[in-house]
Amino acid sequence: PFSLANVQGDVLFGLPKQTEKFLFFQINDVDGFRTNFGNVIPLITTAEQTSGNISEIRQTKQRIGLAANEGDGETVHPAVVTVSGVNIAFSAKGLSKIGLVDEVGDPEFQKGQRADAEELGDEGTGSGSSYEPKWESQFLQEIHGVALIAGDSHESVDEKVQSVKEILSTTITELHSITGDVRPDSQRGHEHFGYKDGISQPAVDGVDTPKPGQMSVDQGTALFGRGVDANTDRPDWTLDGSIMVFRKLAQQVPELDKFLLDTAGSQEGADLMGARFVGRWKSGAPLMITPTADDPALGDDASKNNDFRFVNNDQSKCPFHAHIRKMVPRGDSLPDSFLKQHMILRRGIPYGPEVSESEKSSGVTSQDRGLLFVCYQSSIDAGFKLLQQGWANVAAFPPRASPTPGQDPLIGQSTGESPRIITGAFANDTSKPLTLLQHWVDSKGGEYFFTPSLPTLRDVIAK
Ligand code: N7H
Repeated sequence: PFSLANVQGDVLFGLPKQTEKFLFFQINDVDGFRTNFGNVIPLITTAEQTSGNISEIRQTKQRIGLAANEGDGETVHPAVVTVSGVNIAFSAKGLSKIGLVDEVGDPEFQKGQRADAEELGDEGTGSGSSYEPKWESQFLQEIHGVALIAGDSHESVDEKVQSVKEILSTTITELHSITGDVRPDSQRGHEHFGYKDGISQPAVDGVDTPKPGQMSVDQGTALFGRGVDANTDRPDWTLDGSIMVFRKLAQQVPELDKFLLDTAGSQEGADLMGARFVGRWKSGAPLMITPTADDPALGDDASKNNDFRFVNNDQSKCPFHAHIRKMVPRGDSLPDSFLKQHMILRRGIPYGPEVSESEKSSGVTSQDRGLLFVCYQSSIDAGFKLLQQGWANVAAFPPRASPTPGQDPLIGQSTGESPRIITGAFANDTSKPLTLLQHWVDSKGGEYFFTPSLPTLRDVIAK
């Protein structure tokens, strides 16, 4: 039977995270690794624990008077983070190194993200067999696994990191680690462009109760061997596992701000155009409900801020190209039954410092910042890859929208479509095209990982 205690915590509810470290490693000594791994298992946070933590957080929030949606899942008030959590996931090379040579049944996972980089539209040189992505070198190494360690402070996270490293000791080599941090003060829960993130997630059947407007998905969309995925031919040890996509996405924040201001001509116009790029105002308030001005109370209200549908083939309130419309075009020409097969559970966290005064005034990024993008799904091809390659990068998506929307202005990557031309950016003339000569999000690399169930970690991987 299905039990939350069998699923790793980041998959279903998200580890509560003020800060999170991703530790990428190689396995040197398989026997030693499997022997020592048993001692890591008690540190692993399960979905049962994160769900308990979420309800505890809700109660604590009520007690200390925080807004109900502040701190659900992704970005938690420091006062209410009660655990530092550990999760672990393996690449295809890592699984086969351990001896799990039966393929999980996902071709993209099997080949690894490097093999997908060109199709995803990641910047690079050459093409086909001579294509080289412009990735940071750490992602060009062979990565066997990643430990996710989340918590309320760098100190508590580092302590947990030390424990994991001491247990695994010389059986692994740490390749590199990256730290993500929730942004400070009023920007808590907002990504670096300034928009509130983590509002819209699918509710998993039998796990979450949908909030108004929230779409629910079959368990098999997230978990191997459950619901619609139960009929898929996979090794037994994949049950209750999930595929985790990791991407380091750099964001050019002052450049985007400057572009919006130069193009729109006023701060008010820039705010509107930026909101049209996203489909939401910075507060999280959706354009479909409030198309001309931000409404922070609406943005904060979890019972209202996701309760909308797009109007098929109408972009008067929200452009077809808007990031949230590209990613989940609810109410457009594709039926919900189809969209639900292509939903992902997002668990990313921002990285890098706040924009400095000199970056603001020059309009030029000098410090690396962006999003450590993480999402879970049971199929890369139906989840992350379709959303990136098939939807964000494709000018004619959503289908039958007219005029042609253009790529997702934020995450759309050129796959031959250069320069990128979008329509719908100008609220007063939605057919007027806008040419984008630059990108504001760049992929620095990543990998595909498999997040096994607790029973598999305990009975198959540890020995
Ligand atoms: Fe997006 N952003 O600030 O613009 N994203 N995203 N994303 N994204 C969302 O509704 C952002 C990226 C999705 O259900 C919001 O929760 C940034 C990738 C999906 O209505 C904001 C980056 C992919 C949704 C951002 C980035 C997705 C979503 C609104 C990269 C998949 C839910 C908050 C640096 C391939 C849509 C919310 C829905 C929402 C931003 C990346 C997917 C503000 C900055 C790579 C499915």
